[in-house]
Amino acid sequence: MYTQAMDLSRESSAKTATDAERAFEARIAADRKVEPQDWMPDAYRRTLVRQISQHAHSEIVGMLPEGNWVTRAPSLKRKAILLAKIQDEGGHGLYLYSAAETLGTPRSQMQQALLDGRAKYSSIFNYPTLTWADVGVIGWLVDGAAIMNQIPLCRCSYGPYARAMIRICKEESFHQRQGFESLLTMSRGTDSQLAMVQDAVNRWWWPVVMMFGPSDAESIHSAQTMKWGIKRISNDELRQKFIDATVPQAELLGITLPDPDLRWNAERGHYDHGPINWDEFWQVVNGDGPCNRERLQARRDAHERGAWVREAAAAHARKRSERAHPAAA
Ligand code: BYC
Repeated sequence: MYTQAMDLSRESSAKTATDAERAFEARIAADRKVEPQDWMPDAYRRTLVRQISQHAHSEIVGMLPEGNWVTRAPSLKRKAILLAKIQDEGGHGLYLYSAAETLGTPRSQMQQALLDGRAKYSSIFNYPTLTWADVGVIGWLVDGAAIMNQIPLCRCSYGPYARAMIRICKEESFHQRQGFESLLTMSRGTDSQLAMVQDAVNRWWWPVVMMFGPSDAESIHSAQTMKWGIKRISNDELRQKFIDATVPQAELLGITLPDPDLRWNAERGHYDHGPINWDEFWQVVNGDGPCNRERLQARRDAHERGAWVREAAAAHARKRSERAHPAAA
């Protein structure tokens, strides 16, 4: 459904680049969607492939930390919820690869970049899930941060990405709520359950705060992607919105957030927070976090083990096409 008229856009781009450029700028200025068949600058196309494919990789790698707990969920209800959530993340990865493919880059190329370690995915998935409370915290904090970042992407200037994000955000909000509900149940349970929730929050809080990316001053892409209407709200603004929304939820859970500098600033109308350890962030982004190697190895193994499925699907597609067009065979 996403791949209509891709060749046409490449042809028309060569002929009327100047008119097309003006049409593109006018479209962005009027806040209308850019569609796959429309002319777009190469840099806009490249930026979208980078961001959407990294986002898709994050959804797929993001299945691993939670997948670790499927066989150890404490009840049938929690196991069913966890399975459904992980399947949703897989689905998000697939919509996003489809959206990125409309820009002319084959999925196999994007996936190879992940497997080779050339493409990024979210830093957050390079941390381990040590206890069952970590699963709830991923739902509450990681999906909570993801929603904060992704709601504005529903208004992204590129049509297929914006439309994929609408469905993804609907599902993510369920993920966030199931995480919070699981933690609320635990925090109102025994003292050791509450302690387990506190311990998980202590370990995940700062990596989640880092998820929004470098500070605005250090963000290399923000200025241009905001001009193009891809990104609508800056990294720091989203981080602040997330912290402001999360503090009262932590109070409801009866836990503390591990930041001694976290306090309400009435003048700004926001919570102030302590310094972020950017050395840790870049170390994780650059491949040296607690689980980077393990995550990539798991993806490489899965890719290898799935080779027969891809071969069978290609053979099936070939057979169907030969049956539909016998003369071409
Ligand atoms: N981790 O100029 P900047 C999920 C990179 S999945 C790793 O600010 P930009 C979920 C950045 O890519 C969550 N790398 O970049 C799934 C760039 O490097 P390159 C994923 C990061 O693009 C399962 C460099 O740092 N969400 O929700 O303007 C279960 C400079 O940064 C990170 C998305 O992908 C990071 N945290 O802004 C539960 C949303 N941050 O590419 C949940 C879509 C930055 O030049 N993506 N970098 O090599 C975005 O909104 C933006 O791409 C970002 C970064 C806010 C992530």
